[in-house]
Amino acid sequence: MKVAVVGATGMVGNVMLKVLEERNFPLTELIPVASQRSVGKKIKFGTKEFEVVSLETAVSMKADIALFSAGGDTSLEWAPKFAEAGTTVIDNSSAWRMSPAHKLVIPEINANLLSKEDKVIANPNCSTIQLLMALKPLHDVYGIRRVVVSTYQSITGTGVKAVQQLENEYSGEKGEMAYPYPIHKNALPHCDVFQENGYTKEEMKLTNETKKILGDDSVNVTATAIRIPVVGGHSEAVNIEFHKDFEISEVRKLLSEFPGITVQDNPELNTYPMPIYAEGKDDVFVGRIRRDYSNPNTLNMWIVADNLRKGAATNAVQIAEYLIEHSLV
Ligand code: 2RA
Repeated sequence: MKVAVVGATGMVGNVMLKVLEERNFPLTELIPVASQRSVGKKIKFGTKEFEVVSLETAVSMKADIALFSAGGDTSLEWAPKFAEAGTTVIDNSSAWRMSPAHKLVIPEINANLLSKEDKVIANPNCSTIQLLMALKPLHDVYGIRRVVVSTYQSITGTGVKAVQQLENEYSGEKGEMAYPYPIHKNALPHCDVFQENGYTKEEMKLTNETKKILGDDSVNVTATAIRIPVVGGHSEAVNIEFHKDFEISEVRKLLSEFPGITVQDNPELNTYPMPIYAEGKDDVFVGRIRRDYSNPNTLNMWIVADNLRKGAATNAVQIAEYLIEHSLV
C-alpha cells in the first residue's frame, strides 16, 4: 500500500506516522506531505527515511490511501484532487463531516457503511469519537433521548502553539498566544469559534456529528466545550436520558464488551479514567458510571481518551485498515 500522510509534520500527522508504524500497517511506500517550507525534509519511518513532498507532487504519486490532517481549507481544495487521481482520502478536518455525500466513520460503529465508491471519508471530531464509542452500545439497547455533555479538552487539540503557550506561562516567558487568555491555572469555555446561536463550533460538532453517526436525528445533544491546561487527552462528563430504564450492572457489561472501550470504575479503590492514564493509549476509558436520581432512565458517566490517538490518528488508521481488510481500496 502506498500511503500519503498530508500534514505529516503536524501534531496529529506525527501521531499518524507513529500509529502506522506501531500497527505494522501494510505500507510499501510512505509519502509524507507538508507545506512548502518542509519540502525536502527527511521523515524517519521504521528503518527507512522518506522525503517530504508538496501537495502537488503527492497527487501525482497516486497513493492508494491519503490520511489528511492539514485543516479544512487544505482538505476542501486537495482531497478532491487526490480522489480524482484514484487515492482514497481519510480526512481529519471538519470539511466533509456533515456533507450528505460523505461518510463520517468510527470503525467500531459504522464502518459497514463504507464502499469502494467512498473516495473521501471523514474522521469525526475527537470529542465526538470518544463520546460516541460510549453512547453506541447503550443507544442500541436503551435508545437515547437526550445527552448533556461537558468536555474538558486537552490543549493538544489546539496544536503546538497552545502547548508552547502553556509552557511559556509555566516558565514566565512571553510568547505567541493560542488563546485569548492565559491557559495556566485557567479554564476557557471557548473551543473553536462562537456562532450566532451562542454555541461554539466545537459544541455544535458534538450535537450534529452524534446524529449522523448514530443515524438517528431524534438523539438530542447539548454541549459545553471547555479548554483546560491538560495534555494527555479529552475528558467528558456525560448525562444520558434513555427511552428505557437500565441496570447499572448491565450498562457496565455493555460498555466492557464494546470493542475499544475499557471500563475503569471502582471509586472505593479510587479507580476512574484520567488523561494522565489515557495518554498514549488507543482505548476510550469510561468510569463514574452511576444513575442520575434526579431524572428517570438517566445515567451519568465520565469518558476519557487520548484525543490525538483514538480521537484522531488511530481512528483514521483503523478506517484505512478496514478498507484494506474489506478490499475497498
Ligand atoms: C480541539 N477537537 O480539541 C478540536 C480540534 N482537534 O480543539
